[in-house]
Amino acid sequence: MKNLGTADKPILVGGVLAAVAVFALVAGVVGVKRPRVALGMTVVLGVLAIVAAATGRSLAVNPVVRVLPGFVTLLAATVGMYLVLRTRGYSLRGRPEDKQPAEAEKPDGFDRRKFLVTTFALGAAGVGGVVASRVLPGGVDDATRRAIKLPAPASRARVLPAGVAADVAGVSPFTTSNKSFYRVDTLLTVPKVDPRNWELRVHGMVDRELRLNFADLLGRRLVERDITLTCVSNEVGGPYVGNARWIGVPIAEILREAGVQAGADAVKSTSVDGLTIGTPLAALTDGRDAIFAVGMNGEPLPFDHGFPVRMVVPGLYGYVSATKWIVDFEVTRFEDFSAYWTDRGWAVEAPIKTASRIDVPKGFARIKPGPAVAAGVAWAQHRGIAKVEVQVDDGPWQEAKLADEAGIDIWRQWTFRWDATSGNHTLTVRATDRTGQVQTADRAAPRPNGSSGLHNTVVMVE
Ligand SMILES: Nc1nc2c(c(=O)[nH]1)N[C@H]1C(S)=C(S)[C@@H](COP(=O)(O)O)O[C@H]1N2
Ligand SMILES: [Mo]
Repeated sequence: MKNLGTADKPILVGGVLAAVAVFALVAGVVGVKRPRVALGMTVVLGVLAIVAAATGRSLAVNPVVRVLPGFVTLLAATVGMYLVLRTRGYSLRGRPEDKQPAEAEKPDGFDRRKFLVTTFALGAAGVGGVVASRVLPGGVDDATRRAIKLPAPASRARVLPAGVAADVAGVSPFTTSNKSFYRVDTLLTVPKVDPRNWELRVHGMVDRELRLNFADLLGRRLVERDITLTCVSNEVGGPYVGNARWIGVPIAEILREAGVQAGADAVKSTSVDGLTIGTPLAALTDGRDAIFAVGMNGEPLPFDHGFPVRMVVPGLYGYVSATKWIVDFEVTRFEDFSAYWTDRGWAVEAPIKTASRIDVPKGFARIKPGPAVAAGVAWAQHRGIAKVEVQVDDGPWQEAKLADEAGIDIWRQWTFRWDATSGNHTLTVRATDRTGQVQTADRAAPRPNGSSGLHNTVVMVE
């Protein structure tokens, strides 16, 4: 996936469905005269689906279970098609059979009841196939996931200051709910790994190889932290950023136990579907809250966000740090491997760039002249936000009011009050991080290492 976006999935699925529909239509039309060709086309399509399921990286389950829905659907479709053709009086020889005496009075020997029943059965088989393909890869269902009781963390998240949220309607909630948390990954169907079968292998340049199961992990010292995640493919002003309260095991403690050998500078982590991510070893051992996360906002990780275990590393874009559905953790050297996205033109090292976004007003909002308010969020994970400024049209940069700081790994909200005069105005925002770095106005595309440039919004005052 080149774009690491989310809109590509509906487009891909829609495209595939459209192609299949056209294929089916052609098979149907051809089938009137040449049923064998139609049957052949059905079989070819079914086999393609099975091959795709068998070779696809999307389902993290045993290959037999993976191809089962394809087989069932293929069988049902082929048999169903054959039956439909027979009810219409066709045989595999391609010509209507001789009319049966009992049907002599009906045109074409058409048996409506039989036809409807068969068509219905066929439709049901198709729906069954789709449902099976959604459920079977499951391993576990959502009730099982929810029922997991996470132990209380030994180290709680810092109590949030009272004023972390800008008190303006329309600003992103300080904590992003699991439901509205952005999702970016390469999968159409997310794995539903059974935690009872889950294991994390810690190996490579270590003194002691470790194998940790889910119970082992929950039995360790758990920490709870608010950490803001960002995707490298987020455009300036874009939505791929979210802040959650995570519970997990400090990665540094696991590494200490395994004993990292001299010369290692990276970790190559692999998800259950075989995707690889490379992370600088330093970011996992320098004291920041890098964790193997098991909880998100008070519940076990949602399937979409990496259940049962994922990495979360403050300060690095997700594609170099936030491995979901992780199963393998190899201490190594950057020169000895390459990872999924770096093979596709994205940078090997990718700290999150200082950024800010205007949430309110929305673009092209109409507001009344007079006192007006703008508000939004700014982030510079692991450096912290020191200042946010807003510019009205080409005016001077004016300081926005910062909400209370929850921590340097967490985004920060801001509010800006101004006097709106009639006409269209452009509001532009920029942040300064705690290292003194001012957010650059130089525009850069997300690839290779994150977008840059300033977010602006046009308001219509009338
Ligand atoms: N296994 C796996 N982990 C992954 C990805 C993926 O495609 N597969 N995408 C990464 C990217 S690019 C980001 S930004 C974060 C997004 O995490 P979220 O979907 O929970 O927001 O997950 C990261 N971890
Ligand atoms: Mo990402």
